[in-house]
Amino acid sequence: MTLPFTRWPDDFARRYREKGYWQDLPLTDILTRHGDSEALALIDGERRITYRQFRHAVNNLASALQAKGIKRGETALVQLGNVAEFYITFFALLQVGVAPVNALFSHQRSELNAYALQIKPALLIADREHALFAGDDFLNTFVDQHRSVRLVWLRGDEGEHALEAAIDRPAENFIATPTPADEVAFFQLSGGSTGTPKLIPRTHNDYYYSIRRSNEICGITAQTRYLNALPAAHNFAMSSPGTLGIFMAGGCVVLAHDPSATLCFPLIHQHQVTVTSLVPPAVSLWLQAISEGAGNAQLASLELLQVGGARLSATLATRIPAEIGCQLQQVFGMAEGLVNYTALDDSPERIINTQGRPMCPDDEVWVADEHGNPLPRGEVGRLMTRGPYTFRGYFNSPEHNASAFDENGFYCSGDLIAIDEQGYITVQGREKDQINRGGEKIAAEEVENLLLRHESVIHAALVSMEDSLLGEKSCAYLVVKKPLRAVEVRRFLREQGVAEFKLPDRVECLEALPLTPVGKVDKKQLRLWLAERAQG
Ligand code: AMP
Ligand code: DBH
Repeated sequence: MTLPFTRWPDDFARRYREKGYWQDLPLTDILTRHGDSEALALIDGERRITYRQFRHAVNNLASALQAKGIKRGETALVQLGNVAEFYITFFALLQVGVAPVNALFSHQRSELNAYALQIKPALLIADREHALFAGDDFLNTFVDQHRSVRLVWLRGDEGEHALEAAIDRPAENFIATPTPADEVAFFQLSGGSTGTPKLIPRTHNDYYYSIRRSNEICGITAQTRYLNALPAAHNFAMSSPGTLGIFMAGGCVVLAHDPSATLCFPLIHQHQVTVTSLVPPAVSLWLQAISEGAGNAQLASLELLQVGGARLSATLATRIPAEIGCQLQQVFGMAEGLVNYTALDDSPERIINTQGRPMCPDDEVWVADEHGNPLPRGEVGRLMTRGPYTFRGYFNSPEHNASAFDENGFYCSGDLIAIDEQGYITVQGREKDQINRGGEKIAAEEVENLLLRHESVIHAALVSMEDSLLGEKSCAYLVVKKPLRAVEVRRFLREQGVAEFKLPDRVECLEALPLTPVGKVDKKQLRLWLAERAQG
C-alpha cells in the first residue's frame, strides 16, 4: 500500500535523477550510514546518545512497531517536543515505512483532530508531559473518534502505553521496510492560509536532497555542534540543514526546550556549540540579554547563526556579528520546499539586506503579477517556484491545489518578493491570508472559523498588526450581537482547543466589517486602521 500524492512529471523526475539530486536512498540512510560509530549524536539534558545507541534505539522501536502489526504504507500522528524520542520515533517510523505527521508541541485538540481526520493514523505517539495527555480524557475521546488508531504510545507513560519500554526492548532480527525513495516519507506541516491545516507530502528523495544541499551551503561537518532551540518538528529545524543535516554529517545535536538566553547561553558554552538557528524575535531577546549584562563570552564557540522563518530587519541583522560575535546567515524557506540562503562568503551588505538565493541550480523561481504573468527583474510580485524538492500538491486537497499551483506546476507561496540582477531575493510582503507571529504562522481563516462558533459572533476577521518584538501580532475584528471582551474571546478559543499562539492579541468590535468593491472583507483597511491607531 502506498499513500496517494501528486508526483513530479516523469521528465522532471528523470532530470532530477540524472543531475544527482535524487539518489533513491531512504531518509533512514542519514542514520544507518554511521553504522556503529561511537561519536556523539545527541545531547538531551543529561542524556548523551552515540550514533550506535541511536541506531539501536531506532531499530528497537521499529521492531516493536512491526511486532504490533504496524505496516508499511500506514500513517502516524506524532506529538513530541525537543526530546531525543522525537528523532528516535521519526527514524523508527521511516524504518517500517510509516509516514508520520509531526504535530508541533504547541498544538492542541483542534490541530491534532484536524491532522488525524486527514491521514487516518494507525498509531498515535505523544507525550504525558503535554497537558492534553496528562490524563486519559482526551486520549479516550481521540481513540474513540479516530477509529483507525490501533496503537498508542506515550512518552513518560508508566503502564501499557510506555514509549520508552518499546525503545529499550532489544530488537531481534529486525528487517527495515522503508517506503520507496520516490514515495511519501512523511508529512510536513504548512503554515497555512485556509480553514483546515494543510499537509505537505515529502518524499525521501526530495527531502534528502534538501538536507544534503543545505549541508554543503552551510559547511556542516562531523565537527559541527548544533543547538536546536526551534520546535523540533519545524521544517527549518529539521532540514535547513537542521538536526537531520547534522546527523547526516555525523555531527552532534544539542537540544534546548526553548530559545531563551538563560537556557541557551550556558548550553552553547558547555557543549561548545558552533551553529544554531533562530527566528528573529529570539535574536532580539538574545541581544537584549547580552546588552543587559549576560555578555557574549558564553557564545565564543558559536561560528554561525542562521535566522529565518520571518522577516529579519537590517537593524537587527547588523547587530548580530557585532554583538553576538558570529556570522549571520539569512534563511528564507518553506515547509513546501524551496529554501534560500545567503552564502557564508557573501558580502556583509548581501547578508544583512537579502534573504539569499535559491539553494539548487534547478530551483526555478520567478515573480508573477496579479494575473500570473512574469514581471521584469527587480519588480515586486508573487513568488512562483518549482524544483527537485518543492512539492507538487497538498495532501488530499484538489481544490486548494488548483489555486496554489499554476498550470505548469509552479507553486505560488503567497509571498511577495523581488529578485535582483544577481538572483538575490528580498521578501517584501505577503499576499496569503496569514499572520506571521514571530515565525509562528497563523491561518486567518482557521481562527475566524473558530470565532464564528461563538454564539455572539456574527462576522470575524483576523488581521496582522505590527509588533516591535514579534514583527506581527494578530487582531480579531468582530461584529457581535453583544459586546465581547478580549479575555472572553481568548478563553472561548482556548476551549475550542487551539494552539495558544493562534489566540488574538487584540480584539476589536465593530458595527460592520469594511468591504471591498466586490464585497470581500477589506483586510487592508483593517490593517490600516490598526497602523493609524498605533501611530496614535
Ligand atoms: P511555512 O508555510 O510555515 O513553512 O512558512 C513559510 C513562510 O514563512 C514563507 O512562505 C514566508 O512567508 C515565511 N518566511 C520564512 N522565512 C522567511 C524569511 N527569512 N523572511 C521572511 N519571511 C520568511
Ligand atoms: O518558515 C519556514 O517555514 C522556514 C524557514 C527557514 C523553513 O521551512 C525553512 C527554513 O526550511
